[in-house]
Amino acid sequence: MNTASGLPPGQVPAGHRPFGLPRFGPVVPRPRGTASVTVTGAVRHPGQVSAAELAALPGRTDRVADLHCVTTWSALGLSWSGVPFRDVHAYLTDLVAVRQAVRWVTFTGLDGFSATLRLDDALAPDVLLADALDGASLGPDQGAPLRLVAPAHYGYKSVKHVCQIEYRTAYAAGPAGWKAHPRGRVAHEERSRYLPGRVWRPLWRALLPRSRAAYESARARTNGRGRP
Ligand SMILES: Nc1nc2c(c(=O)[nH]1)N[C@H]1C(S)=C(S)[C@@H](COP(=O)(O)O)O[C@H]1N2
Ligand SMILES: [Mo]
Repeated sequence: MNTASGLPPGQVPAGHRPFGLPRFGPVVPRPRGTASVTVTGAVRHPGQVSAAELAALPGRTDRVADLHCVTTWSALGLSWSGVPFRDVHAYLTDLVAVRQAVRWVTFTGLDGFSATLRLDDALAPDVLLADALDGASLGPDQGAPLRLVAPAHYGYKSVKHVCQIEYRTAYAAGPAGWKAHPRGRVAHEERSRYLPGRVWRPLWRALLPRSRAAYESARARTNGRGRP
């Protein structure tokens, strides 16, 4: 941690949310009807569960956490509510019979974005499958109906609009490609698969206004109604 600011290395506080990869800016998924999550991959019985069923599992909790985007901005003190992923996983382990060899888990959002976390990282007690922020149900901009909250990892691991959980035996890079790190731990500055994080810091910092503008103009152009 950067002791002066209380922020992890290379991060600056920012108020401008939501803000993710420009490629996914044009789409704001608005789930209709009963939202469900497909559970698939290295499991014996792939299936679907409703988002409501997952959100009602025992273990429900509130957590205050910071969100650290790899492009160096951080949103501080977000109050999430949801079910720890470890409790969701315990439930799914029986339901779909997750195979012993599973080491990674991929979360996919309704906009097509996805990220893979190491299973033991996803099972840390601070990782939530959240359905509320600041005491209100998640809205379309915040990742409705369910979003992952993995506070020890860069924001690209905190997948919004979760509609699929895929158990895997090997890492899958996903849409962020080499720009994402397989683990993405903020404390270790694992910003990217290649080169140490402190090398990326000034590059992302310099690109920040441009990537933010690209995201916002993509969103304004489609009013969030674009196709994934
Ligand atoms: N489905 C989906 N989840 C996503 C993204 C996205 O584009 N689509 N962007 C990721 C990135 S890079 C960041 S930093 C955070 C941003 O979260 P916010 O939009 O709540 O600020 O969401 C992450 N989860
Ligand atoms: Mo990000």
